[in-house]
Amino acid sequence: MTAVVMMLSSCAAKEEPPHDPELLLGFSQLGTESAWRSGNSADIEKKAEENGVSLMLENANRKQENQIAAIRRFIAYQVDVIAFSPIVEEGWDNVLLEAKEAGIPVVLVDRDISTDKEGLISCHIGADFYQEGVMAGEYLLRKADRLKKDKLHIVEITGTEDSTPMRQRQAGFMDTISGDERMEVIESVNGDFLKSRGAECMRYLLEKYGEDIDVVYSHNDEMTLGALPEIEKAGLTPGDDMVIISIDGGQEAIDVLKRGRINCVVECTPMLGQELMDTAKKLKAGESVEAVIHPKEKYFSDEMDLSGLGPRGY
Ligand code: GZL
Repeated sequence: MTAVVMMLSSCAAKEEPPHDPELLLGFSQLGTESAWRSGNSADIEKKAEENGVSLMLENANRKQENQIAAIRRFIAYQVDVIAFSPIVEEGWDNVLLEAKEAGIPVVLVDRDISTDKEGLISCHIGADFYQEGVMAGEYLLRKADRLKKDKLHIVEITGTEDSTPMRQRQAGFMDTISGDERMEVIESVNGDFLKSRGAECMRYLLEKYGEDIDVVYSHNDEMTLGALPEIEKAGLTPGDDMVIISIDGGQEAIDVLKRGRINCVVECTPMLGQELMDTAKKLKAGESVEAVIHPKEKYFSDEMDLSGLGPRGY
């Protein structure tokens, strides 16, 4: 009897679990310009490991030509799925037509592209940037009511020109405030999502408008964190002398919000890795996927008790 059990158990031991063919995913990340971007890359690497996905992650150092070259390498390598976060919306048709001809599905992570070609993209996983702008604008309308001011002079520090978050955060914000005659946008300047450029923009705006500035609307925390010291060097107190509105929701900005030097931070989560792995696996298996996946996002502001807010993770 023992021998039989031994044999059965040894047979059972030999049965391999069904081999899940490894998924090879090529991902072109646009750069390392912000805590948001670093958090996004880290999450994608973590989720690839957790999900048994072989990840080829290439960093494009904020150059579109580097992203296009990376996508071409992924095609040559015959990866199962290509994913990328396009630094700008235009200029992708040729390389994405090559991916389509190679039969490799493409997933957009974070940002979107602009194209009139059909069938280039299988899925876009990323924030509703327009809604982020709306949340920022709605906060300002409520803040204006509390301030009881009949005019607010607004300066805008925008993200990378022609990128999806820049275009849609601007559109959502402007559409939300445009009907309110208290709101006057006095200038928009391009900070390219960079901390150093955020500081430069704020220096320029302070030299030009000084204390006339009532509101700073900044498209990401990195630029906001660059701008704040410039406001203080001018003898003004951000969060009091000027309303400061920012987007991303990283730990550093939330800590400054809790100290009252930022008034509102709209969340834009970088944690898109699990949705990417789930989508890539479905595509490899020939299953249908949703065309657009928007993570749920919220905002944090000086209207709420933030003492219970946990670590942000980026
Ligand atoms: C938004 C993302 C933006 C972040 C910036 O999803 O594309 O790029 O808001 C980052 O911090 O540079």
